[in-house]
Parts: sequence; C-alpha cells; structure tokens
Amino acid sequence: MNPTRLNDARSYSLNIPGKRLRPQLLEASARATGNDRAEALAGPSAEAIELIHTYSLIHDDLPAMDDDDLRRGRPTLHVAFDEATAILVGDGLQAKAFELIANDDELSTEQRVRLIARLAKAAGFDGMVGGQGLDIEATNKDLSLDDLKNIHALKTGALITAALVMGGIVGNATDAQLATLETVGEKIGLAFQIIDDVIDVRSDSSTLGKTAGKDAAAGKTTYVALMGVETAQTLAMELYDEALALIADWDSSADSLRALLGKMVKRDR
Ligand code: GRG
Repeated sequence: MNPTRLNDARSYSLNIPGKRLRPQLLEASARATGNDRAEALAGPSAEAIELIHTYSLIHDDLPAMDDDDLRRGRPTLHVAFDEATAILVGDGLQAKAFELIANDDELSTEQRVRLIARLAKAAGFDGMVGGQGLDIEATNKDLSLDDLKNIHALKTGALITAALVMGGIVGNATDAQLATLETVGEKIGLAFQIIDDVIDVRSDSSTLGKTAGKDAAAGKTTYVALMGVETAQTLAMELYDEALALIADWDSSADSLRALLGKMVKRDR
C-alpha cells in the first residue's frame, strides 16, 4: 500500500520554502574555505540541514508545542492534514537528512561521518531539541539574559553554527578555520534570534506601543522584553560586527558569506 497522504503531506511541507538561510550558510561557508570545488560539493549537506530545520518547524507548530495555525503564510502541516501525519512527516524528514549525507559519494567517508556527527549533535539533546526542552520549561518564568542566551544558543544557534561548521567540513577547512566558523555561528545565531524578537514585536500590531510581541504574549521571555527594541537591535548589530571581524582577513572567497551574514540581521521577515 502506498502512503499517499504521507507523501502529499511531505510535498506540502517541502513546497512552501522559507528563506533557506541554513543551506545558503552551509554553501557560503564551504566556499569561504577557499576550496574551489567545495560549494558544488555542498548540495546534499545543504539539503540535509534544511530538512532538519523544516522538521523542527513542523513539530514546533504542533498543538503540544506552540500550537500555531500558520507557517510561512499557509496553514501549518497539522492543520492542512492532521497531527499524526505532521509528526510522521517531521520524523521522516529528520531521518532523510542523515540518509542524504550518508549516501553522498562525492565526499570521503570521513567527511560524511563528521557531517553526520555534527548535524546530529546540533539537532539533538545537546542542541535544538535540548533548547526546545528548556524553552518549554521556561514558559511563564522570569529569565535572566544569560538564561535566555543559553536557551537560544541551543534552540536556534546550534543549527546555524552547524551550517557554518558543516560547510567547513565539506571544504576541508583547517582546524583554525573551523574554530572561527564555530564562533561566527555562535554570534550570528544569537543576532538572528534577537532580530527575530524585534520582528515579532514590530509585526504584532496588537502590541503596538508595548514591548511585547506574539512570543511574549505566549509567556516567553524575549530580548525585547528584557532590554527594549532599540538596545536589542544594537546588540544584534554588535554581534554581527564581531562575526564579520572574525573573518575580516579571509579573502574574497568569503564575500558571499559576509553578504549572507548581513542578510540575516538586516531582514524584516
Ligand atoms: C520541535 C525539536 C523542535 C525544535 C523546534 C527551531 C525551533 C525549535 C523552533 C522554531 C521557533 C522559532 C520561530 C524560533 C525563532 C527563530 C527561528 C528558528 C525562526 C525560523 O527560522 P527561519 O526564519 O524560517 O529561517 P524560514 O521559514 O525562513 O525557514
């Protein structure tokens, strides 16, 4: 028997593309290593990280989590189909991500194992899933700035950092380059999340004039609630500047990475 409904739901989730920042980051980072072939080789790993991201959004939208009806301007997967199907699509996309890298015979076995290990760590208990767990526990609690940074470093930052490091692995980056990419990821991941909070407040017309936003209304501590819109925006730009400074002496191969880091903080969606 062919699971038609599951296949339809999988197509639905993949046919509403988002900004594709993580695959673009992975490809730009591969190129930034200065290895001419790296960007062309990065395709399957880039696809894999976007599948992990897509799965995380599908599960995050479920009634047991954020209970959202809309994602990327369309009904969320569990609304368009049903909860069981949405859980299965998320599970299937996660498994598919690792299959894509394992079967990528353009890369060496060592590269594949390193990519799989890095993506698994970023997606799992020590990364996105762990951060989501902390985020759920923190709902309706007062958090310090350090608590908030720790949650987001895992929930959002881990996958963004993995994109950069995985690009480095595809490009056979040196240990020094990999360490730099790791730190760039930590800084831009945090900046990205702060800007997300700023966008949340600016786009939530119900909270005009207040420092709230949809997330704050859902009992979540946000950067904007802790420090106000202006300071949050300034902090994000400082982190972006610090990230750029780390790769200031990289040659023009890093230009697309520099441009992308800018896009991640100077965005309105
Ligand atoms: C359910 C295991 C599990 C994890 C969920 C990433 C995540 C953890 C939840 C997403 C909640 C959220 C909206 C966080 C804010 C930052 C963020 C990840 C925004 C969405 O990423 P974009 O802007 O999305 O890259 P698009 O739609 O462009 O792909």
